[in-house]
Amino acid sequence: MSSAYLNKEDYLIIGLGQTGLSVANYLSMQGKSFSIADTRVNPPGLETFRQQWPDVSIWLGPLDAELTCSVSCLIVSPGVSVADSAIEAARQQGVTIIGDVELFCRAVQQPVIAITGSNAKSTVTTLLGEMAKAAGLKVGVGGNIGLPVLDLLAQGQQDIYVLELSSFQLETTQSLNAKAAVVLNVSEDHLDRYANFADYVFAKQRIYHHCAAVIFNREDPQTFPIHGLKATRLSFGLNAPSHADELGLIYLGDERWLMKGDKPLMAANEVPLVGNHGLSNALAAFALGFAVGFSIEAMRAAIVAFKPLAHRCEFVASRKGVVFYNDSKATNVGAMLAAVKGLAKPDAPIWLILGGEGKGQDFSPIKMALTKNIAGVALIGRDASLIAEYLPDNLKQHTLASLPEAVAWLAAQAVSGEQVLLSPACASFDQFSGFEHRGEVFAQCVIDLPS
Ligand code: UMA
Ligand code: ADP
Repeated sequence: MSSAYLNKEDYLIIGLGQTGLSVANYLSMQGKSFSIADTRVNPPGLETFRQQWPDVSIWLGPLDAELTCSVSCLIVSPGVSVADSAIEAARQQGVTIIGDVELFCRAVQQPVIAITGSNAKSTVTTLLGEMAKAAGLKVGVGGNIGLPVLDLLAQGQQDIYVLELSSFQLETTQSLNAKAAVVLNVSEDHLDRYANFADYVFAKQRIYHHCAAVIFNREDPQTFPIHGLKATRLSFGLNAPSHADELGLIYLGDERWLMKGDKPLMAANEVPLVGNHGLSNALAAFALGFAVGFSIEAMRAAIVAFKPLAHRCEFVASRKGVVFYNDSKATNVGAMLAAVKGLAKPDAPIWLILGGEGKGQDFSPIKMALTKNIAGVALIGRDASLIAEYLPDNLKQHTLASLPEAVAWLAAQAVSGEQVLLSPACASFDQFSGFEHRGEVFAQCVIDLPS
């Protein structure tokens, strides 16, 4: 069908995934007319879409500028790059380019807590949702965590929203105006979508635009808000806080405590998240909670009761005295290094499983970081040989064709008291349907090992 059939007033949704479907539902409810395009010839959501909207035009295959320039607004899914030449051509013609999060922000008046970062987003987002509930509020939790934001509107009116936002979603959002916003940490990721690291950081920093309270990580300069931002500021870090706007850790007697300035929040040993990176996440969640007025009691109760999410440094089982952890969600080097640091104990060396799709990351930080507390590495997946180039010299390593073979090899290597950690620093799509599938295969292999 020729794009001449599109009206200038139509919206053109780009992407037939979860986001595209949620946008179509939303626009239908609003009585707005729309068409949809997907760059794939046979996208997975096609049949569902055709059944639900038999009269709506669908455009499949590479986007063309005649199509994208024929409407006044493109609603672009996060999996599609706004650098696509047809989208860029539309921008130059004055076509508005937004995403589903922008539509959501225009539709709601309730306060929004916005969370981004290279790692720990889902953990902190879920924790904030639990804190809001403990504070007696009706809360909608969604975004990159897996529930498209517009689907939250179908759940009825909430008192507050907690949104996990990816850099891709932030690129197409202008009206976030969050009550509290955080960039938790920034390390290399998604460099297959960005020209360079600076562009990725810039996209993450968009979360701070027009927010009332900025929360940043004192130990990660890439999270520091740009100068001139009119917002309250709170920071978190693993070091001691020096004033009331800083959250951090100190020793009170023999015990480590989470603090806000000189005010004790809770003992570190009550936090059910593994490692120092877990404490950092709890501090970030406290900072966001303070910024929106949650009570300390509600926040503390939510943290104590929190069940860490599956596939994030999750204990699987002990076999012959070897402890196995599933950190399949570690799809970049930053997450893997945090897990290795978090589990490091001088008397319990770690056997690590690395590999998969490297997404164009720089693996060179591995060389320096894996020199201590690591017993050896099993390599799997597409970028195994690339990673092997960056392993420290003399570190025991073996490349295996599959994850089950890696588990079997490690079970034969590791001795009682040691740890085995699946924290691959890569995406999983070369061998699995996603990180959950990879984690489940790992856990099953471990469970099947003789005890
Ligand atoms: N795709 C095309 N052509 C298209 C449309 C999509 O090739 O025209 C491909 C994309 O490249 C991608 C896949 O289809 O591989 C899905 O893209 P999508 O934008 O349709 O994805 P959705 O199903 O709408 O899911 C998106 C987020 N996906 C991405 O950003 C890739 C989900 O985050 C998010 O949970 C969901 O919206 C709800 O907000 C997933 C993700 O991997 C978990 N996010 C990345 C991450 O966390 O690192 C950013
Ligand atoms: P995201 O939604 O950003 O992917 P998750 O909470 O799902 O975040 O965790 C992703 C990965 O990041 C896991 O492998 C987890 O162990 C690791 N991780 C958790 N906290 C941190 C942190 N503070 N810094 C770096 N990595 C972390």
